[in-house]
Amino acid sequence: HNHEETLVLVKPDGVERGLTGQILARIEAKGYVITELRMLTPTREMLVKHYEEHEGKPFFEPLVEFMGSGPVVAARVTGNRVIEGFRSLAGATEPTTAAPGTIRGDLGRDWGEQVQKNLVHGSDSTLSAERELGIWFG
Ligand code: DAT
Ligand code: MG
Repeated sequence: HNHEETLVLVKPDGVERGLTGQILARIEAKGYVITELRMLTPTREMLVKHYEEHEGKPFFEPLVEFMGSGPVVAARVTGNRVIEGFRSLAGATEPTTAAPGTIRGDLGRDWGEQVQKNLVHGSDSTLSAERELGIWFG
């Protein structure tokens, strides 16, 4: 797990609320290193690939639509066990139940049904990290 890489996305709600700096600062404070960074409004094609594991689920369309609604910040982040470590920093999927001290727990809002607005994405395995980094950084 040494020198692992993960993909972190600051989602459109995080960028719009001006939380990019705080989110990246938490990553750096933990000792992880940002080795690539870009801001872009992703295409639908990228998002369908990125979220292919969720295709067919009821939240898939709202998720893809939301993620393409504005600029996101994509980061390649490296460090020991960074995949698990960033998931831990991000907190549980739903901001309401995400623990205080986590990104979603401290900064995330409860937007009702719009669970997709939870500030960040982080890869969940080495395999998805490699796949997702290819989509966002080529
Ligand atoms: P995570 O982002 O914590 O890895 P996930 O991969 O299960 O969560 O889902 C991807 C995104 O889809 C998630 O960040 C928010 C949205 N989502 C997940 N479950 C949902 C649900 N039950 N209803 C609405 N949106 C959901
Ligand atoms: Mg996921």
